[in-house]
Amino acid sequence: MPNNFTAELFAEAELQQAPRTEQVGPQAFVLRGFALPWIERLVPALRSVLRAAPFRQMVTPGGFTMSVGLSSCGQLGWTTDRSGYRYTGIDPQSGQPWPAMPEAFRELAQAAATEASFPDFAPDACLINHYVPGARMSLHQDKNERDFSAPIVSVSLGLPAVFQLGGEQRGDRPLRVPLQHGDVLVWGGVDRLRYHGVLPLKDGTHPLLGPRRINLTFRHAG
Ligand code: MD3
Ligand code: FE
Repeated sequence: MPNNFTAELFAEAELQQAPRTEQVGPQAFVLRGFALPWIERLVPALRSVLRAAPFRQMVTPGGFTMSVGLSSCGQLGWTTDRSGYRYTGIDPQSGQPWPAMPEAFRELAQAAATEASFPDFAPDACLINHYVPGARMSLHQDKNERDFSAPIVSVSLGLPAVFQLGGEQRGDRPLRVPLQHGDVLVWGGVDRLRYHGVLPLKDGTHPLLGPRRINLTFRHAG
């Protein structure tokens, strides 16, 4: 039976622990460290996806080269070029289907969605973003998916970053949310079309992933 002293130590440890789930919108949540138990399975799966579909810097319809490198896995992958943004079943760089979504990826995305009250999430696309120091993603909405009723799940790996969460108008002043290795964001419903972005990545080296941040975003696109 724990004596009072042990009980007090546990109570103290609990008080010092940051809240594990932070609500950043009516239907938007940050699950702190949620991906950490999956890391040992995620990293080798990620390496094998990237061997088949390496990161590439895409060009926007406006002619700007993105600072973030992109790849995808799953039935659909996201592409931009001079003719527009779209999801495709074929990787335009290899001419082959995108690599399959690894089981560990799908399990993590579904567990996180369920945790945030979106059960039955069935992602068919996982975009993989690669940030090196200085890379950023300017404010945008994710609206190339066919149906906005499914949530999006995002997994942050490697170097920390500051995520900007705006409103439904480009001009709405964004909230800044720091994201660490292992944090997972889930948003849907009324928060699904909020503007969002990532501030320029600061210099650094992550012990597991080196001088980079990798973000996985799971979507139901088709
Ligand atoms: C909240 N990626 O790939 S993910 C993207 O960290 C993208 O690489 C960013 O935006 C990244 O399209 C941010 C987190 C995120 C994405 C979309 C949201 C949070 C969101 C849409 C509405 C609310
Ligand atoms: Fe986005």
